[in-house]
Amino acid sequence: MNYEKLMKRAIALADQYKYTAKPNPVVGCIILKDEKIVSEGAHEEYGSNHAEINAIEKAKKLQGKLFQSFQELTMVCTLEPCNHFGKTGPCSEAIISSGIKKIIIGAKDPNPMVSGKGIDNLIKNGVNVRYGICQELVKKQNRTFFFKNINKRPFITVKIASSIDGKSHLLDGLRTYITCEESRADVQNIRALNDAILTGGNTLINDNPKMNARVSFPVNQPKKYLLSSKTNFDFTSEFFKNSDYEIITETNIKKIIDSFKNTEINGILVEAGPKLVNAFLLANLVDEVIIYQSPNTLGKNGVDWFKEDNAIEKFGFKLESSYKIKSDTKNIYSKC
Ligand code: AOF
Ligand code: ZN
Repeated sequence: MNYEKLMKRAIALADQYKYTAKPNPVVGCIILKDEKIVSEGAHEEYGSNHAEINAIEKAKKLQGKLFQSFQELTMVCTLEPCNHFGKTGPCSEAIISSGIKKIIIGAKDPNPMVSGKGIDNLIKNGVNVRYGICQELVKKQNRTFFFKNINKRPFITVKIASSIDGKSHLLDGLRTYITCEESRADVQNIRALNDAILTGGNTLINDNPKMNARVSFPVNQPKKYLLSSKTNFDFTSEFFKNSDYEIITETNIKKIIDSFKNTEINGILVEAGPKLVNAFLLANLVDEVIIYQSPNTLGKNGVDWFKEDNAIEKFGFKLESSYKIKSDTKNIYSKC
């Protein structure tokens, strides 16, 4: 049996729900009778049925037609079935009571509430368990979920729009669009993938940004965080509309990020000016940097993103990918 091929199919199925399952992981599940697919399921929406439950429910409707007993069936699931009562009941129990006797799992769940416990429960109840199939792909697909559970802090992406001469904005503080419309549309997708957007008071005052994900598909909107010791903002600004926001008056960045430890925020996008971006980099709290670079110059009236040349490399990043968006270049840097 080619379980790798089936696992890749389950991974692709899970991926369809990456904007609506978050901050939960995406999970895909396939139920087989011999080599034939009986049913498929995914975790489609945060708070709703887990993938295994959706696949089992569909299979139940086909009992007597495609198969006689659940004991004849094999389950292929991208993530270890849970063993806890969260917003839904434990999947391991649902699998055991369905009668399924064999399960192929991609990766172990890194969530300490679940990790290993689902597998143990299945084995204890006589289910034949195999795991580790395509686990790197499952981890990659749920990058921020794995990162947060392992490192006890969210995965932090910094997004920068820069002129070719390395400037962020003009000294007069007025809003300047540096990059093209297509680059700005691309940013919306990155916002949609994150659980939180974090910005600073100066960006709020200068740019009046909305900071929500304006995309044409359903998405769990990221929560918005404003880092500022001031609290007397113009609350009619765009930032305070559209979705959930919070003002953080704490100034120690390490403490701020530490406060996310027990939240469900796995991925944070920092969209701020040079001061806050450099503070995050200096605190060694950035995992990925995305730079949209336009061919335009801002000249001597522009404010530099960084004090030094090759600052991103000096902060310990390497170029991961680079491609054109119309006249701009999008460079993605990851930690060396
Ligand atoms: C599974 N199958 O499809 C998913 C799992 O709050 P709940 O009840 O939705 O539980 C969320 C946790 O369950 C999540 O943090 C992760 O550990 C696991 N996700 N487990 O068996 C699924 N999405
Ligand atoms: Zn579950």
